[in-house]
Amino acid sequence: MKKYKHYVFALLGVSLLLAGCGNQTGKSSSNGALSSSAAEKVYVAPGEQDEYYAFLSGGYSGNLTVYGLPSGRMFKEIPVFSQFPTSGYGYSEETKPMLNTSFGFVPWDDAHHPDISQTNGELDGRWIFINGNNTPRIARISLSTFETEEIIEVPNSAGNHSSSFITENTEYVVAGTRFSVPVPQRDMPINEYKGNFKGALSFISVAPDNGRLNLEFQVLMPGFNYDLSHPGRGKSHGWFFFTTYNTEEANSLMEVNSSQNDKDFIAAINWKKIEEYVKNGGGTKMPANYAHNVYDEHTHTGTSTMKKEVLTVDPTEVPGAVFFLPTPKSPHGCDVDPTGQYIIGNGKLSADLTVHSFDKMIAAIEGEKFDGEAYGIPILKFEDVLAGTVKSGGLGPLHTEFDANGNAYTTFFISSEVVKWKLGTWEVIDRKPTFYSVGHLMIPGGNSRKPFGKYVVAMNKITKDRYLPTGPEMEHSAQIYDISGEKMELIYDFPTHGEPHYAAGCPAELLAPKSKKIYRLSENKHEFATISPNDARVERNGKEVHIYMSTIRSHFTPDNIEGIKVGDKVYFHITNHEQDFDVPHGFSIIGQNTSELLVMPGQTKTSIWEPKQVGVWPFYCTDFCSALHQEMQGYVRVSPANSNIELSWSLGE
Ligand code: RUQ
Ligand code: CUA
Repeated sequence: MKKYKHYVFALLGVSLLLAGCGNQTGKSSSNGALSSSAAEKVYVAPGEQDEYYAFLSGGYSGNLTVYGLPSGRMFKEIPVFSQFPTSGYGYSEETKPMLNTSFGFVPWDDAHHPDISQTNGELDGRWIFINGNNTPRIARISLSTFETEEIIEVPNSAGNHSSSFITENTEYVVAGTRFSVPVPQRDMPINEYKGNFKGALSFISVAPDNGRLNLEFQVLMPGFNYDLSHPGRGKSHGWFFFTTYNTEEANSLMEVNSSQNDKDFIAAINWKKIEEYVKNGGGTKMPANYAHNVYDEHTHTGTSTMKKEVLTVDPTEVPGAVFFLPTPKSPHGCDVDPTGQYIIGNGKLSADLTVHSFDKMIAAIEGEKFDGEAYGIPILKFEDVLAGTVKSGGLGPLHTEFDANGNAYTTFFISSEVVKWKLGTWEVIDRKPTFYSVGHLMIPGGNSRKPFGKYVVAMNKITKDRYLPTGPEMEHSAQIYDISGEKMELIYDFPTHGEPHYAAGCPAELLAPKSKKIYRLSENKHEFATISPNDARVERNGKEVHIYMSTIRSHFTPDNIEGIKVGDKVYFHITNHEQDFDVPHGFSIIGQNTSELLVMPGQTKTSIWEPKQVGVWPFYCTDFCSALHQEMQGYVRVSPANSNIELSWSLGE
């Protein structure tokens, strides 16, 4: 039956292709990517499931989206740094603390680089991390609940871009600053930047049992821009590599002044050495102020704590820990191959790719063959560390990923293409256009020791004519290439949400079997939970009113409440008593200044309502939960501030 369906679909694909040929216009038509076999490759029949999960950063949406590969179907948007009315994240009392920062409540960010936790350099599917660029933060998301569990702010950082990449046993999630800033922040003239600003590279430990984050130390580097980073792996485990630009330390007209040097650097950081130095009492404690927000799965509640200190490390105090590898032309991406031998610097203003050799780097360090220093940090000789150059013929290389067969795939922004080349021989094997202006690309596991090299997803910055127009604003566009053969084959286009920068992917079987289905009501430790409907009640405490409410198809208990007054602050604490997979109930009330709540089975969430007008006001369930969903409603009677109507409520008996 399945074969037959594919056959029919294949025929359909051919006829579509034929019909399409005559009237297609624009650049894309000449490519003729759609073929019957391409259609079959991405077709996941109704009722069947995808082979891979793909997590695409949402960029300026601040969130993370979950897709299936190869279908390109979007499964979920996970709210991380942005308020999200769909679930009430950042609106409910329980989740507001997750968005607390030293700048107060910051309900948005620019999320760039997701990375899945690893054990021995292989994806282990416990957590996924992502960075907030704008108000520097790192988030940890559970891959069993697919919810944000923790957010830590990164002090002394700005434009937290060379983040969030993890070491091969998830010892650290690493965050580097894009903008150098005064450390500590202070009032000073901008034109005194040079020599005075610092670039903080932060090493945040991840507790192996529960994933808890702790900012262990910050390396205070010279005032360059730290653009991207990747961990060493295998033989280079223990090192971390960061691309830099603006080694000129310019502070205005950056597009000209920061491109003067022919070469910038890749900074190689031996974090094991620094870790040891710190363990032996090295480093300087500096006053700081940054938020650490943790969400507890059992209390269903987030808490925010302000941290007051950070340990900083001056790299010149730890000999042998930090080196600069000259790398041409303002490199952007910094990628390490699965063996850990090659470090690729994608010089965004060049045509060639520079590949450094880890072994050569170690030999050069041991031979102390330096080419001067920058702020006390030794600069290695370019020729001594160079493994090879990929003469690609493309323009504007940005990012590189790897398959399991010794091939690398690099995106070229300016020439809009993906180029496949061979590690070690540097020969170009294939190139395929992207539509248009590709940024990152992702191969599931392509950022680990064990890539699953079946598909590459290219994430494009410009969409133009790929979809039906939707006014001036178009969603960004991703493209899937089949890379199982020698040549890449473009097999699918799909729209994405926000601006995906990086992505991370893994085989479905790593996550699907352990994906949480419900929260156990018996394990609900929420302070305001209503565990039995008999406990449903309303309590007044001055002008604060707490409503302990439970929900089950299709009833709110209590459903009618009287004795609320204008000027009260009403807390609806709603516990969902369902213990069935995929049966949320929603809650919303007229005039509420937040969003609805979507409460998962066994969970408690709280919404605040401040009634401003006398009347009888309805509330209702926002999720179509049963045939009697439209009956899932209630009323609140709101009386004048000075009335003496007693609190009363109906338990629906
Ligand atoms: S970026 S398109 Cu990772 Cu933010 Cu390169
Ligand atoms: Cu509960 Cu609709």
